[in-house]
Amino acid sequence: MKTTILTHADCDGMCAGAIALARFPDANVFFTKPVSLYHDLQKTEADRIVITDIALTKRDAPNILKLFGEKKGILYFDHHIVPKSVKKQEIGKRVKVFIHEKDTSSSEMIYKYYQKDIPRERVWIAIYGAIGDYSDDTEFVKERILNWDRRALFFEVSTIVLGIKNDEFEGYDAKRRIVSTLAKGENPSDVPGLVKSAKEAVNREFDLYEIIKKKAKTYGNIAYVKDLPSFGFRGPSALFAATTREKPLGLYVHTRERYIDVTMRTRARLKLNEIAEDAAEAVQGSGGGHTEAAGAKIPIGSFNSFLKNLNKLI
Ligand SMILES: [Mn+2]
Repeated sequence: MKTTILTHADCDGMCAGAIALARFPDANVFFTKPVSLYHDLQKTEADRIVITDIALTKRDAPNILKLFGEKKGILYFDHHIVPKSVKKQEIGKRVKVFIHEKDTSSSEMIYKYYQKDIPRERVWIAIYGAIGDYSDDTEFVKERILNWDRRALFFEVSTIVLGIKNDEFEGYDAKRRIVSTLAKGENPSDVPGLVKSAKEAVNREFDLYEIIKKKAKTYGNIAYVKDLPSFGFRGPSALFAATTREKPLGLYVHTRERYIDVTMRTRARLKLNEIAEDAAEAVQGSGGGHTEAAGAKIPIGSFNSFLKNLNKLI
């Protein structure tokens, strides 16, 4: 029986994929993202298709649902917001397994689903994925973490999260190597070069902090930095803006050819995904994400009104 795993290329996605691979060691692992899921799923020929950590987009959801109905053997684990235009039961009806929990990492969900079929120690991977996605505040993770030396677990999760920020581990082949290493029961620090790569990334992060300390601007309760060459560090850039200016909300703003990309972080437990969605939709953009890490895409020229909206919402 041929199995294919389609997952996200971030820490949670790689960990969820590794847990799937621990369960189905002969599977092929491919990385995808919400905007490419429809295309990639069309191309996938397998008896069993495990999809982890990939959101459905409003645009593609109808087509993907149709594909779900046509393909047999889809198992779908995700925690992103389901578009309002899609009923969760409609997804469930078309796939073999659909697990969707809010505020729980994909890694935790798939680990819970397969835990009886894989070695107990693979729970480490679930914990790495959860911490990597800021979703370690669940009963499951809090309880499991007590079984291990949490400092060692944090070292390993930092190794993935930071290590993949370097060019050396940006490609899908390198990420596949990380996934297969984890699936075998080894740790991120066992992947040749990953610890060194994480160290380089952490150096750049501290350098970035110094730059943001000089450059962050403020508007009301918001601090922001615009168009710094910090690609790959958008999250920390947003957070450092808030930290250096002592504001609850920080933004990293990246102007692209056709739209503006905004990354949002909070140091005050704001519900960022809701705020991002509301403020972006008011300027004909789109926004969302997680409570502690969110983002928005807004039209060129709408940044000032977006800022005003955001400031009102918080
Ligand atoms: Mn995730």
